[in-house]
Amino acid sequence: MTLMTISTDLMSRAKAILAANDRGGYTVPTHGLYPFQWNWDSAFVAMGFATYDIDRALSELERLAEGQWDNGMIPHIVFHAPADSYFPGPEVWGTHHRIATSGITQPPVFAIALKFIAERADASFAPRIRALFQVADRYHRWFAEARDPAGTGLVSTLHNWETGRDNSPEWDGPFARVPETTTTVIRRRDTGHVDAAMRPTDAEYRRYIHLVDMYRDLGWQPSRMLSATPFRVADIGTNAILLAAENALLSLAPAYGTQGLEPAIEARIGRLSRGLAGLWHEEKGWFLSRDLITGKPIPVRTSAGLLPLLTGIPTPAQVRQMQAVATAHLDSVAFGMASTLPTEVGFEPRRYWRGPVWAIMNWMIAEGFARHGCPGAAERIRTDTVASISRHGFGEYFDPTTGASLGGEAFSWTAAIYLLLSGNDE
Ligand code: 9WN
Repeated sequence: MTLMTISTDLMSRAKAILAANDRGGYTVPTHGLYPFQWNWDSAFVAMGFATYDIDRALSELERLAEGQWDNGMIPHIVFHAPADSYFPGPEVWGTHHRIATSGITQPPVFAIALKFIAERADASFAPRIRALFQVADRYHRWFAEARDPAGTGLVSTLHNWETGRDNSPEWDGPFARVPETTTTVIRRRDTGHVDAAMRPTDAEYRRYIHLVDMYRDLGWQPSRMLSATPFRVADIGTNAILLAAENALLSLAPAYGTQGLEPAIEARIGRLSRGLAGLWHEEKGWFLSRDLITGKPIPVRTSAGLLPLLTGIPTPAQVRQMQAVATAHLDSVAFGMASTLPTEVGFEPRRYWRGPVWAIMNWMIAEGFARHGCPGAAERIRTDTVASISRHGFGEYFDPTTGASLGGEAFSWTAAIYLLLSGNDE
């Protein structure tokens, strides 16, 4: 037994949240605030379902794949059914897929989820897993071709929403180059659901929408977007998750791939591995995102800087440094891991990605520490996550100074992570 106290009541509550947020084979992140299907949310939700319902887990990914563009991109939002409780809706994105979608992506957890499901599925599910393998392969090829056409080993992220960590202080510097002017009229809906003090500011939203206006006017063409944008970063989270996802894809290839795909996947893995290793910053003792317009590291330590632990890239010395900082951090707050370390400029404990703890990040970081032979750090992070949820509920994110639940309530990915952590209670 671990120190975690998983409760069967809370497991039932987590399953009830996923059922309540089900809109017909796919899940909304939460009722009201986010009424559509989100890319990386669904990957975590699929893993949560896989702990008790493989069929439903696969349908989560299949419904997401309905949004995949012909060029391979899986958008960050699929607008399956109309809803007016979210801005920006389909009319702002102005994309041209057969289902309305946004025009940007999110961290590609998809293949990681597919592997998780495949490891628990019986042979009757193999045809569906094979089809989803192809979806993931096309998605990863899109990252390589559209976001790293020069083969540098780092994929570019062109919008903060693509990182999934929308208002992280990492993006303050790059956003200083983005004008606040928009051609779209901004009608924020989020602050009608959640206290504005827990969300990005209006000035930030104007910049977010400036980029959407610009890309829409460029017809969502990757090469035009890459050369015109004032916001181009190598996000540490996206690059680490993509490499982990490529590794997952490679391990699925013998059973579920078509013949001859492995060399291409291995070549992408080789490039991404070199790129990711280069994001280590020796003085900071942390993996950092990079501003690809200035070419400089972004000197903010975030919990995403621990995501390379999902891969074989960190050296033992780097793992030791990260573990030491992570442990000191866990000693200094009520609940870790804060999304931005409290010692960093820009830390705000209640404002979204500037400080709060997110269950999905904690789950990935704990998996990473466990993989690198640090079971103690993994255990502490899992215990904190379970404790926050047990005491404060299935919120969107949590205040590291108190553990209080913030943002949206009855949140799908928090429920999914609780179910995943219940599998670690041995
Ligand atoms: C924009 C759905 C999404 C998450 C992101 C989180 C938040 C959206 C928003 O909600 O972003 O994509 O409008 O704030 O930052 O990680 O996928 O839960």
